[in-house]
Amino acid sequence: MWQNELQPINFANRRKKFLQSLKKGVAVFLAAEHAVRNPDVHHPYRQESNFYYLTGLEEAKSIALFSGNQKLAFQLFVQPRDKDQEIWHGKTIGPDAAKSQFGADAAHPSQPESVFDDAFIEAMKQADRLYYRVGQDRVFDQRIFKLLQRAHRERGRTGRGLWPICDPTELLAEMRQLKSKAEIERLQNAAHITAEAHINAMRVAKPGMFEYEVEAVLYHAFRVHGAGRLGYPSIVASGPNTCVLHYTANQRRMKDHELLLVDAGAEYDYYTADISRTFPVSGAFTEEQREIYGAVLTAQKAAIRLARPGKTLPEIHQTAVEVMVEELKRLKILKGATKQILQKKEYRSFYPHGTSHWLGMDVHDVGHYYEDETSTRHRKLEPGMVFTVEPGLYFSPESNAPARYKGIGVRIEDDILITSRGAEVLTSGVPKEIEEVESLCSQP
Ligand SMILES: [Mn+2]
Repeated sequence: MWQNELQPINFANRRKKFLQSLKKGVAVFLAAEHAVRNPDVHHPYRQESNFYYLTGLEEAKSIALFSGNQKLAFQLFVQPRDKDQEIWHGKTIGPDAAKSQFGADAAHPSQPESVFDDAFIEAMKQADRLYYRVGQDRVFDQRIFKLLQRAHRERGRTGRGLWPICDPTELLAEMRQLKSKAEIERLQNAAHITAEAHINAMRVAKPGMFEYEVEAVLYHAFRVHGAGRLGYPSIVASGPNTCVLHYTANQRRMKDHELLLVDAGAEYDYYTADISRTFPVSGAFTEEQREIYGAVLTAQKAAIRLARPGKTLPEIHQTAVEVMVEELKRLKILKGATKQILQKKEYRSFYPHGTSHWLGMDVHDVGHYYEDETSTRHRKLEPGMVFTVEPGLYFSPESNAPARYKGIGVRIEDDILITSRGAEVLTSGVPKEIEEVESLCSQP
């Protein structure tokens, strides 16, 4: 179940594939910068996902330059070693080790700027296009635009125009969408750790506790199992907060007979889980809570049953919606013909979000949702794709729901891996059947 010995990530193989897809293009990736929290203090550093995916290097102020058409296919530009700075922040990699440890064909200091600039010009002279994500770093954008003008001048009279600039996300999304064995191991570890954290949360939550106490229990389980970070801020929402989709304040004190909705995921070696569970803090669902929870659970299980190669995410969403509409009609929360409810999306006031998103290095991972640029044909599921199934129903106190359901919000979310045989629920370690949940919650 739990993997301690993970297959190493084969960064060289990723680069080989990426370079093939680049063809005659050049690609530039910038490392994530340190985000300032307040004077002299930074937020914890996390490398930008695409940069990490291709290099494995976790250092700010680095640049990766890829060229599909020249011998120096992969060049790294990293901060020069600085002994004074290293006293405070520890060792940096430096150009020498960047070449030997990270497999670069050449590695250079990132300062002075002319070192990168000259290498970039040289690469562009043999390129038919540039892959670079415009708009993320205005200062670097200006530098790239100037360099393109210079490269164009230095190329001499060719009659050709400036190079087209394309978004490298397009190429990487395709690669990142289909997970390798090593990636699935990391996702599975993230899922196991997160499952244990959710079980602990169910065991400890009780009336009178604050939401942040449960948040701390989740975080403890993540960290003791070596998860480096949260995949996203944990949602620990009690009572009426269960109806706030992205509630992260986690400050409220839980009361008797309320629900607690926990949506939290550990990030393990750059891969994140994304689990939601909703449970009764007093140990047993009230009748109304049980009705809504049952409706969401039935929908979620029906949606997961559909997951297999060849199906699409909208088909999975549609199944979840149709089951929930029938349940809402049975509970007399929605009235009228099913066809009209579906056509007019009358369920939207209680189910305002989608059922699935891709999952991987980013919680809302890259990956194509459509097979073509015109967004008409939906992408069919293939082995190696990972995504969430997370229907929910929310009856906020301000909604037009029947009074007895007001303040009830339920979401149940699992992470699904498509395999050649069908689908595997990576997060099955955390119970969701009503009896199982209640028995976990009622334990002292
Ligand atoms: Mn999610």
